[in-house]
Amino acid sequence: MAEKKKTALITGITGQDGSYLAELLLEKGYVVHGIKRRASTFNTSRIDHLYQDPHVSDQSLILHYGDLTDSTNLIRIIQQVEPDEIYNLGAQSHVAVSFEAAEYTANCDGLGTLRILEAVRMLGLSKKTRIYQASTSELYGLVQQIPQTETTPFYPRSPYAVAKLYGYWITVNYREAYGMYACNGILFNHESPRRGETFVTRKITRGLARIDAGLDECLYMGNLDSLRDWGHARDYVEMQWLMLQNETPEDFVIATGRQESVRRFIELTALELGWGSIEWEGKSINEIGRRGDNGQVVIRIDSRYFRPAEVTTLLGEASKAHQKLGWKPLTSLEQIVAEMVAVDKEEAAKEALLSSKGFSVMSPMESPPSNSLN
Ligand code: NDP
Ligand code: GDR
Repeated sequence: MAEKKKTALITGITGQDGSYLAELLLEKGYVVHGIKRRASTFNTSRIDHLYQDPHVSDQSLILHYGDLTDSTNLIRIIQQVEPDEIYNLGAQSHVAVSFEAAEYTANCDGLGTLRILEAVRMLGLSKKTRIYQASTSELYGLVQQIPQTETTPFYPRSPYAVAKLYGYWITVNYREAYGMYACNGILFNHESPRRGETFVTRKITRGLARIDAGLDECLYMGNLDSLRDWGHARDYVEMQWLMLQNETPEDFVIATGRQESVRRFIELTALELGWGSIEWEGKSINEIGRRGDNGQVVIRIDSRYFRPAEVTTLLGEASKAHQKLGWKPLTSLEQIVAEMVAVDKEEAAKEALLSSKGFSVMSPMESPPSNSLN
């Protein structure tokens, strides 16, 4: 008799990580259920290539409308699906936005985690369902130790990080109190061509590619000296899966161990675009960055992109993941930049070609100018 397929439920399936994880689990033969939010426009572009007509039998990707702020909806979906694994990736994930929508962020990112854990417990699935919680390096905030490991103390610096701190501890608490298989991946920043356009790396690759294509003139940025440990989302979702295949539920740091500044990320993007270096002039809010090849001012600073409290430096140490689960990041930062620039160049070239022929196929909603973004 054929072995029964494993079933996974992904919250946040329409996001960057959700889309890579869905691909990985489908490749591994899972039946994948995903929760998507109702929106007034289509919001499934990252998973449209995985779409299956609901009229075919043996569907392996099934989407449900839902929201992490809605307990009854989550209980109903989990009751119906009885998943072997839940990946709780859904979140209001933008740190700067969390200062403006603090209560919503707490509800979705903090209490949303509790709602998932409690639904599994109430439905009597504690022994069956394994839960992955998307925790974050933002928990370290004002860092107490370099590099950061699973034992480094937390000091969150934003409503987002404080909400995720609750998510982290309630996951640990349900594991200890009820013996549930629930664990935290403490993931450092990870990027890809599917990264949301308002996060710094994608804002840079997209913004500079648009300047290269003549669509925009200059990109406005915030803190260029911020230091991050950037990996590739595709490498990191592999680890999310591995964590749920472990014998015991444990928390793991996932990082590359390499740290670069936002400024350096801009320089790497400029190199990839064939501009040579970026020449920096001036200081602080008056600083500008010029293209090395033709002197055009392509970077300016705008105070609106600074945060009320900043996380200035993050550097992870993922040796536990390496030793216990054999995980290592495969993609270098230069490869990540190259992959992102290639996709953003192609998008910008398409838009430039259409506009040169008098067409305006992309609406401002589909392709807003880079400086309208956080
Ligand atoms: P994205 O912002 O790309 O995706 C977030 C997902 O959550 C989207 O599918 C979004 O739906 C969904 N979502 C937002 N609000 C709700 C809600 N109220 N109910 C249900 N779903 C909701 O994030 P990433 O894919 O980059 O990150 C995945 C997770 O990992 C997040 O929890 C994030 O906080 C965390 N994380 C991310 C890191 C990174 O560097 N990428 C690092 C560490 C942690 P919609 O498409 O409709 O907006
Ligand atoms: P982060 O990612 O806050 O680390 O959270 P983001 O890319 O938004 O910022 C990284 C650093 O860049 C600085 N920065 C700017 N950021 C944005 N977005 N826009 C700008 O114009 C800009 N200029 C400078 C920021 O100040 C910051 O220091 C991400 C999210 O994916 C979280 O969900 C996740 O938990 C963490 O990574 C790990």
